[in-house]
Amino acid sequence: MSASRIVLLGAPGAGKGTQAAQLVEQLGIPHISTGDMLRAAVAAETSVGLKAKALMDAGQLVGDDIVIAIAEDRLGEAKKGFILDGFPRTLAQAEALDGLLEKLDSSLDCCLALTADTEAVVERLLKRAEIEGRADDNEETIRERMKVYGEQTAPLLAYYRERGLLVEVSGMGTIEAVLGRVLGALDA
Ligand code: B4P
Repeated sequence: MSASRIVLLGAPGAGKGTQAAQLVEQLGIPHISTGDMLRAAVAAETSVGLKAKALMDAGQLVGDDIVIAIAEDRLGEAKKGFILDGFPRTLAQAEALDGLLEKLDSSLDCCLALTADTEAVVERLLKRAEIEGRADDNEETIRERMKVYGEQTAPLLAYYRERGLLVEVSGMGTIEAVLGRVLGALDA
């Protein structure tokens, strides 16, 4: 049986959001992106959005408590499975996710990690900046996000490897080529 409770891990620009959008079509399960939810909160100027904006614009992570609460809301509704994109991003979030799933009598099938070359992803994000104009897609902030990824998120690779859940896939090449590798790795 193919995986349906999936965490997508990867550096900024590795292709998490891009591949998640494709997987949602292929697997028919919801896409839960904490980045998208936070951007929506910023746009709507909610209290969460007001707290998150400055941190996101600076390339820093939003506080664990805030992100865990927004992920919890959505996970409770995802009975058939989910693609978690951008969550967890810290060890505290990974531990909280395990606890949330246990409460729901559920567990992860796999953590799919997209690997990518740093300079190539900086190029991708600068290209997106020209198209979408996201506030955190300028070179200084992109480099800060890469640093934060290395310090706070990369340790999750070992966390999931130790639990036998880690599957690493190269995020380099075309979107279609990456999707082919991802589907192969998920046995979908
Ligand atoms: P995210 O929205 O998760 O942003 P991201 O890491 O840049 O990845 P994204 O999914 O958007 O981009 P992708 O790699 O698909 O987070 C933004 C911010 O929100 C964080 O910095 C943080 O402040 C906050 N946040 C989110 N979750 C949080 C959490 N759990 N805890 C705390 N804070 C949190 O794609 C990038 C670009 O590459 C796109 O333009 C795409 O078209 C292109 N691309 C993708 N694949 C390609 C390929 N194969 N070839 C060429 N281009 C490709």
